[in-house]
Amino acid sequence: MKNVKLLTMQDLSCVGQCSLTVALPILSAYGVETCVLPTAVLSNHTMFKSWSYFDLTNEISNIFKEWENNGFKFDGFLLGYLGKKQLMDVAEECFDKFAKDGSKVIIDPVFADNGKLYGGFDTEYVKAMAKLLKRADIILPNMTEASFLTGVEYREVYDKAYVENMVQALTKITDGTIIITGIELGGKIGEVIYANGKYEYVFLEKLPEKYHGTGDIFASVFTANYLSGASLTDCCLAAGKFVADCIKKTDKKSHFYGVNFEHVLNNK
Ligand code: PXL
Repeated sequence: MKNVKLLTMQDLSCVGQCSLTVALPILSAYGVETCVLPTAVLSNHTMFKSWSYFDLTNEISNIFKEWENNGFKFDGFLLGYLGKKQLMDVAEECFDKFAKDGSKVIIDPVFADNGKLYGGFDTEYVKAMAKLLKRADIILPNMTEASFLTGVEYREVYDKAYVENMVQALTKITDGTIIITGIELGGKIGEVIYANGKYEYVFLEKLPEKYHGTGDIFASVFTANYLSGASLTDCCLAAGKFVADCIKKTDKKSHFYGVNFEHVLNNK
């Protein structure tokens, strides 16, 4: 891979195999120079029964000042869990100050799954995220996030017509490429990719277990492949296969809160 310098903006959950603790090792292993903008430090992710949350928004202006002093620019941006509504404006400021010509912005909105908002989020957050998505070249919502963002009713069981209606609703929010992740159709799991007015579907075998943090892993592998010039289809296939391999390496009984992606990364 040619030298690429990516900035990933998301939280640091000290325990839980998600957000920065998966993005950093995965992107680095793929040869991407990965710079980080931590939005918050949490004791652990919010699917545990309790957590602490230290918001880093106030420190970010100091960080930006020094990045400007040092003349840093990034070839790409990957955004995941931000945490607070005010970070949307910070993200826009970040693109304005630190993008180069042609830098790509990939946003996984990360605020909901399985029909529900994650703890600590509300509709104001969703509205602010919808505004931020205008700045994206690629968005990676799951079905729940797509439903909250568009107001299209959430369904657990659906067909291609429902998926494509959801995509059309998302086109009102962003001009970027739309990829809805974790679509379940015909007993398989995959993505719909909507780019240049065309739909494409990528499906893999659906595994019975669902795990936390797999969306963050998907986004990291997707981004690494995208920055190396792979097609959107190949990026989704590589990311989907990586997630499936992680799930196969994880025993839900002894490890409920994330996947053992480390074992997959070792054999890459
Ligand atoms: O995996 C998404 C994620 C990231 N960061 C934090 C989370 C979650 C999902 O719940 O709580 C802090």
